[in-house]
Amino acid sequence: MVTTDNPQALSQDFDLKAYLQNQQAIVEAALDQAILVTEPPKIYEAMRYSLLAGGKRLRPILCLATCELLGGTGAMALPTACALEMIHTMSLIHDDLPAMDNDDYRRGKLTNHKVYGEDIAILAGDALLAYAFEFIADRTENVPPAQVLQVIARLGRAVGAAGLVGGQVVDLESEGKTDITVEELSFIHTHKTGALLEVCVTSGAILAGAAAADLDRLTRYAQNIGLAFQIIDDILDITATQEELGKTAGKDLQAEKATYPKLLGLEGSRQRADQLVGEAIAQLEPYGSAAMPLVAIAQFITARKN
Ligand code: GRG
Repeated sequence: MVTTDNPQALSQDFDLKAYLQNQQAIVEAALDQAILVTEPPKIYEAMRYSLLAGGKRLRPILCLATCELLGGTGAMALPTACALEMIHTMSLIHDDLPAMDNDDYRRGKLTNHKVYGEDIAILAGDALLAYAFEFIADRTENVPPAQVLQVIARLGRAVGAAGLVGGQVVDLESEGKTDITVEELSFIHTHKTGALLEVCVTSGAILAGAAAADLDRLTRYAQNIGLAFQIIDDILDITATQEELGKTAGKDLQAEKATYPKLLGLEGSRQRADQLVGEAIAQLEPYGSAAMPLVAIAQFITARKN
């Protein structure tokens, strides 16, 4: 139902903590069932080690919430939601490798390569990436095949050279450079982090059979929260502790990475993130109270501590 209620105001009555806990429990149970240990056990154990290591599960929750907003069911989106978390986990495993960010901790635990070795960590990432696509194709029910195909195509685009991989390449190239512009930084963020967050929202919408106007609106919502998410990530790298983050703090400064705080300062970066979240929430205005989960998730992005 479309109402003209102000979603920003309505979200104050929404219990985000309870909502997130409930959705996280659904996602955790589905992920636990999605990959079982079989032969050869080492690779399945390595996949499960990182996939079930916690994390906020923001990406699957965004997918479920968007599908439900547009009248779909959680069950229709759950396989895609799990696949999104598999791909996100894969990107974290590869990002932590010595050839990339070289990190020892992730989600409060030793990184995958520290436990299983670099060779197995690379393969665990590869296996999660491949299985994510198989999982959507095999497990999605009660959704027209053309919509499932569209989700698979968009997901492929979001993780490849036009998305995550492209953003990561420019990010690696920017290390140590002192003349990175806001535009270049925005390219890195929108590809490395934003592309996956965007497809979390758009895939949920497509599975629910979204009309073009809804898809446009929700894409703008997703692009704004995606950039805000990475700006807050840059801020937390400076202001939060290793215990809070579950990974090494201060890595961006150490690697001489281009970040928003470097270009805009901490306060300027916070203001930019707040502005983006405001713009994201404005896109949800036509949905009224039905959009409360997406409004609250957008607000959570700037309020989060890890
Ligand atoms: C996709 C083939 C392929 C390769 C990946 C390594 C790489 C190429 C890209 C790096 C992508 C990356 C790790 C971006 C950072 C995104 C980010 C801010 C992660 C932290 O997300 P949270 O805070 O983490 O949601 P949790 O642990 O809560 O899930």
